[in-house]
Amino acid sequence: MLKRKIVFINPPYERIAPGYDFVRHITNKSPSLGLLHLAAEVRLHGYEPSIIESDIFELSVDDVVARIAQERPLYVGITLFTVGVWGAAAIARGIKAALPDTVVIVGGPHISSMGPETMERFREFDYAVVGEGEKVLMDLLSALETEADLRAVPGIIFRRGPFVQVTSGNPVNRLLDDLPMPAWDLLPDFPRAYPPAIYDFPRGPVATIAASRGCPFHCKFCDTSTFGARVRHYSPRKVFEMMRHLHHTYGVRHIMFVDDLFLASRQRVTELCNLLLDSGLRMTWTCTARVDTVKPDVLKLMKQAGCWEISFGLETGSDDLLQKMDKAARVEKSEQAVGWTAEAGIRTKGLFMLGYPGETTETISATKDFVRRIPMTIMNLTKFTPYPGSPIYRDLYGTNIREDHWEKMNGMNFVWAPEGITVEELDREYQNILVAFYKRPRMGAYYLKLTLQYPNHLYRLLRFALGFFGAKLRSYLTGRGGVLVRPSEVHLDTPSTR
Ligand code: B12
Ligand code: SF4
Repeated sequence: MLKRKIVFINPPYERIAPGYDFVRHITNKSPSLGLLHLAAEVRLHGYEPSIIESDIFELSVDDVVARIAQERPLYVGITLFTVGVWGAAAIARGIKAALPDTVVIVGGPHISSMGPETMERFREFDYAVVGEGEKVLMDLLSALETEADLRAVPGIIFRRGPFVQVTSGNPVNRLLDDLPMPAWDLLPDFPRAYPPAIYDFPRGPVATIAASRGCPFHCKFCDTSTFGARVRHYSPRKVFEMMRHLHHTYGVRHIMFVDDLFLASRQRVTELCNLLLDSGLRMTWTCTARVDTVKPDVLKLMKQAGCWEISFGLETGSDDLLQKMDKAARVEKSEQAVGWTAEAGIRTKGLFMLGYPGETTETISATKDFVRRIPMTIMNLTKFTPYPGSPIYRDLYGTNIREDHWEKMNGMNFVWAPEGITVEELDREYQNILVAFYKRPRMGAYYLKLTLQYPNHLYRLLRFALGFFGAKLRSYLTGRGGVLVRPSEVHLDTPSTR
């Protein structure tokens, strides 16, 4: 029997602010774990999957369409983040023109948060899967092939004539252990082509694992629509097996856990740490955690078991803003968690955002003071973006779809500004906060030591530095006086201007 081909695509999107292309050398190049899970699932059911990572391999819409036209798959599955919707639609149109019989299915965070509106707007997508994809995609494919009634498949969106129909809730995968391991073998040049951001890991190669799904909290800026509020875990044994598989089969030396709440269950983390310690599997790893889920004893055990860095969603140095965000913890708790983490010998990466509704010059000053005084080792500052699916999106825009600015929603553009502050001021403060953190005494020495200890980062750093100085030089030569891109040159395209 002929195998049925299905090509999964992570579409191209604007990753880097215009004028800053050199940043690409040091940014995160993690593959889509969602597509790896889906590919493994369909393969188990006799399909022949492949994966196209557009951004990582710098493929344009035309490149992707050309590849699809060559492969002639029965199905194409595209993962949609809000920022990638327009790229995905262009790919779908290209596929429809070249291969009218190929079925285009979409899924991912943007569909989970804004599925019906997106399907109304983009008629080039044939079907959509809402939420967790493995089981629903299989049900959808089987219904399409047996010409069964699509209304009986839960968690999908399809068309009947001019109308979009949504079927009732997606039955989430209760037992994650039953899922096949992500299909890392399908990724070209895995793991070497997929490093995380510079200085975010000690030694590569690196792979990602989501050891749990779901988050019960409702921080107002966060889109949790894909996995919902109920937390489901792999067993510690299964997580350990995935780590061992990645180490022995691909030589992976560092794991990034991308769970929303890795520390939701301290008991499971303790079990995983004990498995790692007993096995002698010497891998390093990083995870994300809420400041109210860490305790000194677990942190010490995590350190012994290879934990290298924890990313905390610290967001801001202002209690007032934390309250507005509906974050449960306050600044004092953040300081305590970062302090305990440093005492345990684990690095802290602070995830911050600037420009949340209610941000003022006072809250910005509080954030600068905060980042200067806490023992944090690396900082990630994003420009506040109201993502569809987040509670704040509805507060700001009402329930109506706002399709403008989607392709700028990469955390690197201010698509919205709080009252009383302009985008230009926010952009300036963005630089100032980073400078406040990275100009702390001893930071230079710390990063020099880190680079000498892990020289694998040096090559990327040099390419970044060369790119930066090249861009600066070009700017002076073209009379821009060193400015890489003027705010007036950054257009927030709306669909109507296309
Ligand atoms: C790891 C991660 C990254 C990594 C890897 C990105 C990637 N392509 O997977 C990096 C650092 C590169 C990244 C970048 C960005 N990220 Co990110 N990221 C995450 C994180 C923490 C985990 C993602 C993950 O691996 N989940 C586990 C896998 C198994 O789930 P999944 O990918 O969602 O796939 C499942 C379903 O969505 C569905 N599905 C997905 N695609 C498809 C396709 C088809 C055809 C079907 C049927 C089903 C389906 O089935 C899959 C299996 O169940 C999530 C938070 C979260 N809880 O998911 C944020 C999250 C997805 N990121 C987000 C954002 C905003 C971004 C960025 C735009 C900028 C930023 N601020 O970081 C960029 C854009 C990246 C891009 N277009 O590829 C938002 C998305 C919101 C939105 N509406 O767009 C999230 C939800 C964070 C949040 N809570 O706000 N990210
Ligand atoms: S920011 Fe973290 S804790 Fe808050 S809702 Fe999102 S995933 Fe949950």
